[in-house]
Amino acid sequence: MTAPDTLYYSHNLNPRVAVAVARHLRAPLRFVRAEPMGRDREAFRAINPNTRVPVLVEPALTLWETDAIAMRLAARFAPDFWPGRRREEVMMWVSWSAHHFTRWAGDLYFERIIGPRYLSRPTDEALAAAAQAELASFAAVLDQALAGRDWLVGDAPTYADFRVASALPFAAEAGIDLAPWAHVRAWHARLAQFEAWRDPFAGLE
Ligand SMILES: N[C@@H](CCC(=O)N[C@@H](CS)C(=O)NCC(=O)O)C(=O)O
Repeated sequence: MTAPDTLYYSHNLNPRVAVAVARHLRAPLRFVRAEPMGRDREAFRAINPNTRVPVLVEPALTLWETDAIAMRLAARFAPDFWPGRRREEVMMWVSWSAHHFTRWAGDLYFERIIGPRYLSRPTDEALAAAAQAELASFAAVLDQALAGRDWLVGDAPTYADFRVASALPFAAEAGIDLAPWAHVRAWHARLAQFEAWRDPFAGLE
């Protein structure tokens, strides 16, 4: 019997998405919690020179970057999760998430959670306020896109939904204010009906 492929993860924002995808797609992986910037740093360089998670290790392929891992898992286990006939639309949202929505939501996540918790650094409130203001303009775009539809691409959840929602499980703690955007809140509540999104680490370390 061959060893299962391995997904290295932590509970932080990007690896959370990768684990949620893997479990949503019921990918038969071995999940290994890692501290690539902490105790595992030197050993981890051989797996990912960036010393970050997530990383997917297969016998003939090692992938870092959440989006590449999601693309790989979808291709192997659930092609409709990144549907070929609409792959550009999914990619549009993946890119938009990185450069706009999660760009600013991620700043709030970093300022309010990572800085205070791991770097002994208080929140830079001016930076957080600027991030919330930037986020607001893109949240309005997302809210409009979700008016009258359940999911971002087609009529079923795809990786576009998982990626754009990356920071939202941390919204309360990160002070990400979604109050003005009812469609965004309803969409994230729909996503949270999936146990893999709501609680990706259930039963894992
Ligand atoms: N662009 C990368 C970002 C990876 C990244 O920054 N990972 C962070 C967590 S969000 C990390 O490994 N931090 C150390 C840790 O979680 O222990 C991706 O999407 O995979």
